Amino acid sequence: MNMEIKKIVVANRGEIALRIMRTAREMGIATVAVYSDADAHSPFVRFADEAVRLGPAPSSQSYLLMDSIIEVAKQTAAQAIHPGYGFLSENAHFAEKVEKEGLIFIGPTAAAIRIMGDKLSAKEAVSHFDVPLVPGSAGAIKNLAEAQEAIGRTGFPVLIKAAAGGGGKGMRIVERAEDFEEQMNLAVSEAQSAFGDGSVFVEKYVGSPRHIEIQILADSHGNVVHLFERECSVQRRHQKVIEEAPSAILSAELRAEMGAAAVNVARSCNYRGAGTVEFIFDENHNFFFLEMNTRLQVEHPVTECITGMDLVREMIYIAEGKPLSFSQEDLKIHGHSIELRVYAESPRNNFLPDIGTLREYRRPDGPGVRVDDGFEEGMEVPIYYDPMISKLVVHAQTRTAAIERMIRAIDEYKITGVETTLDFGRFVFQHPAFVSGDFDTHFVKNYFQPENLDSILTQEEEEVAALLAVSILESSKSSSRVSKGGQPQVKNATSEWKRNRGALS
Ligand code: MV4
Repeated sequence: MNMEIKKIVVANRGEIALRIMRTAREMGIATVAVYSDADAHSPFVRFADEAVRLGPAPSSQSYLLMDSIIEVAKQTAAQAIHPGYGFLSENAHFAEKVEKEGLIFIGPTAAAIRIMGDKLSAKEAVSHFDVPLVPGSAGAIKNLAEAQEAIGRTGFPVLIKAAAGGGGKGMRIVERAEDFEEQMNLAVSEAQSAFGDGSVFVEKYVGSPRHIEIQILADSHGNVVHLFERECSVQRRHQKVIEEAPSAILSAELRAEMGAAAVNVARSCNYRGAGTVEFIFDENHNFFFLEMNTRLQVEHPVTECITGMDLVREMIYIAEGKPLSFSQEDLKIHGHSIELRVYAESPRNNFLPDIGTLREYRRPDGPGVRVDDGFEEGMEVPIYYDPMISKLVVHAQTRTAAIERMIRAIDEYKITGVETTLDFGRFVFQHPAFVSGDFDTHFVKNYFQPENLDSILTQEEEEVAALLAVSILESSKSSSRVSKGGQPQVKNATSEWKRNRGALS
């Protein structure tokens, strides 16, 4: 099927709606926003060529209304719907409905979404391809005997997972054989009530993994490429906070192996569009397939930075039936990119959402800085949706330069009125474990305490502190050199103080 798309309905909100519309605009494609009452004055609504109200703020009465969104596409004579991430993006039923109405779903087929949406059918599909799987039960465990057979091969600890789960939902770690039966029964009833499907399976528990995912693109002509990895190990309770590309620890060989495995995962479900294959990576550098996310991901900008590709543009071309215009050999990694998700949350208070009004809001700028946001000064962060304010993304030649650039951009970012994860980000980017690249998915749990935030200072504060420290030192030697020093001496004092403060604290 070859069909030129002239108008797109963006079935999403906030930063991702705006990001999708920007690419559409560049491509000469008209955009239609759909919005809830909470978002009536949002930048994405103003940016769109047309905007249609869906309903009140709750998603169930707005962004999740499949028939209303399809109706908007028909009324505005749009050819296609882009679902973004979250909301209806991984809803096979919606993808199916859209296509039944003769519209284009800018995403995978309903069949691929279904296969990958069920973690067991995903494992079954990829098992016929060359993809490493975590040792465990082949399918759903229906009784204790089947579980014991699998555990005989894995040993303890094991992880019980819900087939309908994903993203960490419905998982239980079991350390000892005597706890297994009780935990399995709990897992089944939990899965039944949470997902309406009580199927569970067991896997060997990988204790301290890194989370490394591979971006893939597949067209409808059988061409599949990977766009390298994103390292997403810095997360809390399955909520990613920091992502980077490339990973600090992947060798070129492992990268090629994981890329090939991800391409196989895509082939196993006849994938089409942009997708992400998640792996866990253990201490011995073994990697295992976990799940596939059949959507554009929040963290896609870091991949765009290092590859120079526009993933939304590629998604649209693929949806139009065009073949990929490049091959695997054309793709190269350029420099290093890091993303910090800026949430309206309080890191000092267990990361509880801190919604309210953005009293001051000034974005960082300058070389290698990209801010994907959907808010402006004076706007309120609504309580109804994910409290992400923006994604702060930097790109530089090396990982070290990217970290330095990120700290500079965090210092430049001014948000008042709500608490944010900006200073938490500064803490991570200054932490030796992050800087060295030696960390895993337990980073936050292992290293972060709210008190840490009170001891980290901005660049400006460091300079003041340095000046003070030096002047105290100098005055105790009864010298007057400091007062004559001026700026250059401040810089020297700062680096001097930075070098010394480890010994002081
Ligand atoms: C695992 C695992 C260890 N062993 N599976 C969490 C999200 C979902 N995609 C699967 N997850 C995990 N599966 C086995 N066999 C550890 C996790 C996990 C995790 C994975 C990626 C990123 C963050 C994580 C945090 C906790 C647990």
